[in-house]
Amino acid sequence: MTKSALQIARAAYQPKLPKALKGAVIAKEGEATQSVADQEAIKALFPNTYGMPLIQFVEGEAVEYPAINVGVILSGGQAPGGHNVISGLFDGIKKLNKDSKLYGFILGPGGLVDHKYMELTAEIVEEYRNTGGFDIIGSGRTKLEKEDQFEKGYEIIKELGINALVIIGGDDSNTNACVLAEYYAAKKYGVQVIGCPKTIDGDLKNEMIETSFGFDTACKTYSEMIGNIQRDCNSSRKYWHFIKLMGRSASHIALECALQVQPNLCIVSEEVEANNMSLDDVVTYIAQAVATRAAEGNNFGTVLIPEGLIEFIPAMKKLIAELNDFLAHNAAEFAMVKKSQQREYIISKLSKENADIYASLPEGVARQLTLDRDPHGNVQVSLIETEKLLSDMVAVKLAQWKEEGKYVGKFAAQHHFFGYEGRCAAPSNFDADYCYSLGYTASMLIANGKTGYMSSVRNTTAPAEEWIAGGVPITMMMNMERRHGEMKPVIQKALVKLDGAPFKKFAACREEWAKETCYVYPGPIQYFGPTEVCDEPTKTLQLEQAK
Ligand code: FBP
Repeated sequence: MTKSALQIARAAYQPKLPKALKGAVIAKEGEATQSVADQEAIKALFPNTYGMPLIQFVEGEAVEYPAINVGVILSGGQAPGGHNVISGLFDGIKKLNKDSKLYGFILGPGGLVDHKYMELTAEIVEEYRNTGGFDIIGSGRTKLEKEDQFEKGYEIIKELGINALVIIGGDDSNTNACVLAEYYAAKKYGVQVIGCPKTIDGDLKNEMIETSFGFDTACKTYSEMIGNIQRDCNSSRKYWHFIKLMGRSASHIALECALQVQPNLCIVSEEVEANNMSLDDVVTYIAQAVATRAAEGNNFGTVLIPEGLIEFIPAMKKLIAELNDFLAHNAAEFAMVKKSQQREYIISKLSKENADIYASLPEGVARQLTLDRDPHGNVQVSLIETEKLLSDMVAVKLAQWKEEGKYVGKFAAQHHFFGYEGRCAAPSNFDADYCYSLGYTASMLIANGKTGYMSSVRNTTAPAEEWIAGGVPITMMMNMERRHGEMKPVIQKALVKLDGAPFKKFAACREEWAKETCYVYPGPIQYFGPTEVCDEPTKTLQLEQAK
């Protein structure tokens, strides 16, 4: 395989570990834990894995460990650093005993159920150190949640003599990891299950998990690209760039990028919902900023838009819910309606309130709302081109204001969607070190007989030497939520907190950023050079962890 000069140099990088993990370690147990809410219900559902103590690894005496066999699964969307979790895990179990083995299940949790696996040897792991992507074994979105899947998995676990499974995933995958840990513990199968916090979305975090891996690299990659666009934008001074950013529901990515690049505008979905804003309110807010800048002769700018915005606009949420319901029950009838008459048909079937909103939407978006549905019958909001929807509606509003003499200027828009460009980027030093430490910590949790824990590395705004490695019982992060009509135990998803330091910082600056041109151009991720250039964590982490 041909490799770039950077790939070759980067392969030689030895990720940093917290000081406590460099030699022999012992597990220091803290107090018993409780779930964040619904303690009685969670305790009843997880009798074997509830209430376990927090674990912190500290330097200790060397102990001899027997060889262990470990299975690893990459679950869900890719996030930079996954390969380093695997290399940290591999190095950890080999350090415990050189005869330990690591098996990778192919293409996500489905690989465990379908018995598709490969042994990850030293040669294979070597090829993937410090690289982006999940291609070492692939990833998938099969949900591991049913007993027959657990049993099918156990068959191959037994066959390979696997002692522990490490599931690298987001909030849902880690919830399922915990259910699996509980199941195997209840059955006394002697299989441990450990989770690792992954997702570029940044929405798997709490008191004990400071950040999910991949968020750092993805945000830095997008910020580089936005910075480049801003420089172009400030050079030609003729376009407004509408930039949608991945992140599913939460707006962490958009907010972090805003803090890094200081765009003219950034919409935060959580704020839109809290202020009960309509689509027209969001459009008016943007149009107003365009008009204000135009009055100064600045017919250019940047707007950051979080991927999940549509679902956070209360009125759109109601419209989507009614559409989901209606189409689920009338799919056959709808399929018979001619394409050219579908819009009118839908309008005639919806409640007055939702019909008015639907009628106000541009043709393309209205169509997407009725066509693109996932296997559960839900609209796939990520396919909705929110960046185009907003700019089209802003153009209409500005034209109206022009006629009324309220706006003088030119409005031309460019559109971008940044998501896949960052999900498999080569991990930043932060993610390379953080992921390697998470994987290594997972091996120590296994060595100490733990199950139902998530690997945790804290104090991450300090140099890696001072990071604190340990484990958090997954049940500690859970509460009960309604999912598909049933109350289920799930890890609480972390949305942007409007009283949190990152949002407050943004809110304090945004008026100036909207009016003036305060762009910052972060440039590409650097691996070699001064520490303030190469090792700085995200603004979100720095603001959240500021003491
Ligand atoms: P995870 O939650 O699985 O980490 O996925 C992250 C993500 O990149 C989201 O930001 C995005 O909405 C989604 O995956 C897209 O997934 P897919 O490429 O499978 O459609």
